[in-house]
Amino acid sequence: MNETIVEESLHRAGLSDIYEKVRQGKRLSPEDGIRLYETADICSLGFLANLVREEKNGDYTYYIYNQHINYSNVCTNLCKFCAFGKEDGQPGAYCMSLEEIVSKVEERLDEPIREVHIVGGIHPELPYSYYIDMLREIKRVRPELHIQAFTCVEIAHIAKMGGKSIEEALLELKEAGLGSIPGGGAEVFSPRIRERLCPEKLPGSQWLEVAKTAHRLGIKSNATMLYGHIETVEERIEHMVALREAQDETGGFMCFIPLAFHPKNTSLEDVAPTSGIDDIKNIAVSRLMLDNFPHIKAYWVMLGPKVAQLALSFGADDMDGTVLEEKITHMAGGETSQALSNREIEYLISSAGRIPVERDTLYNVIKVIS
Ligand code: V47
Repeated sequence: MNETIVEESLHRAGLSDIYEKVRQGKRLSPEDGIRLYETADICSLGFLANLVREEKNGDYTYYIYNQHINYSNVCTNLCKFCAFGKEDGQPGAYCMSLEEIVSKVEERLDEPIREVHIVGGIHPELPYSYYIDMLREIKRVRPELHIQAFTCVEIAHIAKMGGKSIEEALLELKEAGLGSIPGGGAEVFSPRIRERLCPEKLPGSQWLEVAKTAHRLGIKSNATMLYGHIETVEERIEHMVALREAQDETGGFMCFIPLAFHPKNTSLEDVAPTSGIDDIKNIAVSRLMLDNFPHIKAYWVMLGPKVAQLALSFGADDMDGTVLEEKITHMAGGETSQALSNREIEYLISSAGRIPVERDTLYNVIKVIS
């Protein structure tokens, strides 16, 4: 595009100074982040985010062949935004035995699955050995599978159940087969939000401590932010800045995933679902603010495949994966299908003018689809 036209648009949007910072690779301030959220000029915002996206990842757009297992929805936290968690004994509450978990993995041994993504509720009774044995058993039936399991909130709980420090528990989980940690449970770090929506949940500061401890032990992790409920734009930016600071310390985060809140069947049913513009803004602003995160993921399960595809021009360079049997979004009214085939994901990426790249969990390239 003609340089002058771009500069004129950015000037009209009041974003020339941010453009200059982006061009020079300078870090954006929290105030810059707030202005980016406030702009109505989504094209200028996208232009800026895309500069960073292409600087970091070119046209490469990653996806993974993966499987999700939600081993139990029994949860003592019962966060107001969640339709998945149930009290023990409540109708619909479930907890999979180790045999059931293993058979979920065995059912798909003929597929080229690279990663199993495992998340569950904060179960009041499952012993420490359940989690260790789960990892060992999965590794026994499929040793090459990368296990991305247990959010930082679950890790803190598992450690408590075993009477271990976070560090001890992480080392033992790693020894049993834990490959990396998914980004859930971060929600919004603001104590105001946590007090109102998830008072029982691990505080944001402790979520960050678990993540940093994992990184120091050589375990990589992801980070999320749940947006579109009662949080303010300032609280979103504070959340990103806290992650950026943690990443400066450890460098252990692989990707950031903005998660679009789905209100159905939750205590926040009155909240309107997120708009396409807000979805795109969260992708773009996070790409610009999180200058030390290598990847931004457009999680198609929550965004819907069409918005996720558009996000690839607004900062995102990852579409997660094939997924299958996702429960957290679908219990909250998510209308996307349960899985996409790798062909469907590749089509979404290539028809957005990008290059599909099959990756493993740690972003090693498996196949560039040309
Ligand atoms: O922590 C709960 C969120 C998260 C709702 O690391 C909801 O690659 C929307 O973290 N509407 C779990 N979101 C999922 C998650 C995740 C997903 C995909 C990839 C990765 C990754 C991580 O889902 C929870 C919570 O923040 N959540 N309820 C809801 N009603």
